[in-house]
Amino acid sequence: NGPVLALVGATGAVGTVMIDIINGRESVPWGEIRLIASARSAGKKITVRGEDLTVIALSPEAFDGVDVAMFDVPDEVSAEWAPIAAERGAVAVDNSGAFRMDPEVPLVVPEVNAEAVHNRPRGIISNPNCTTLSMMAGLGALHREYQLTELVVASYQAVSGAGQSGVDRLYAEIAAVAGKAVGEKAGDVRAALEAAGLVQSESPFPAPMAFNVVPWAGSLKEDGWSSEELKVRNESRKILGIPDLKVSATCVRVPVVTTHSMAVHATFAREVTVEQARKLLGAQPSIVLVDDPANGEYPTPAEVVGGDPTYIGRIRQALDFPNTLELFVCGDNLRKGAALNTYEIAEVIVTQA
Ligand code: 2RA
Repeated sequence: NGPVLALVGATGAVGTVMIDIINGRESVPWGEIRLIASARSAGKKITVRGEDLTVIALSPEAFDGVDVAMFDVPDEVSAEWAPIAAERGAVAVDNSGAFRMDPEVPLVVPEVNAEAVHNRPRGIISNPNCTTLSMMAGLGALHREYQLTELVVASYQAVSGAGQSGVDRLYAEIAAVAGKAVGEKAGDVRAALEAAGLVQSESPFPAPMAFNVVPWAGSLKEDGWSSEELKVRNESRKILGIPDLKVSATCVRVPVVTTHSMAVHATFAREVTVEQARKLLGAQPSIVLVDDPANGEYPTPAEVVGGDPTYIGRIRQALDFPNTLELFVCGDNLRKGAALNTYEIAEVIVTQA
């Protein structure tokens, strides 16, 4: 009576949002939902669609009878356990970075390339990184009509992208500087944090987040690029199916709790007007256009957080670049950027089988 869905990492930050999403769906196609986590969290009770479920410990047997297993766990846990789930007969939908660029693993955003879920030789499907994901619904729709050729992006990434420790750190830093006249002299924010016992080396971020922006997310790769910037490039190419797409990204962390924003400069092979882009984007079910600057209306993380759609505004024709649009995109990095897209892939697997 209905396929079996497993959620691995049920008690983590994204797992918790996932349960919220499952609880919020009008209906679900699942006959059983199984919650899986590390041995430490096993035995915990979580209410899912009115039923108290007990979290079970991760083990090979936990996947017996499972049709789709969603993984919201660190890369190394996915790398080990997604293939085990697949061996046991489940389709693994993985939200980590472990398999995204594996040519035998599709990287899926249902609005853009849902059909790719059916071509999964390893029994694994990857969910993109939240930064890439935030702009894919919009760019995918524009690409279908106007053929994207170049993409230049600057991100404004929320601290929850770095996990709960990132959120805890921002709250602690803001509490430490609240009401203080800092941010006026070089080094005074850092000094105020240190005076409050917030040591920089213990932060998940390389510089203060309070009253600051930090041009860094992820790990250091060749020639000064960050892993996050390379993910934007590689994943955009793979999802959109444009292997030679020209992409350049600068990823920046900002003092926002949740919701990534992106300033996107997108060039197309065909001419596209602002009006055409507005019409096309406004017609997409998962996009909300907020684009009326004369009335102060544009997407901001504070208004967008907690929502499922991607919000797009500030659509402009680039003055000095032909066939090029400028857009500002906001997307909740924990919902569409992580849990929601993973869940949507899981539903596509069983409903479009
Ligand atoms: C970040 N995109 O925001 C990452 C999380 N996967 O740090």
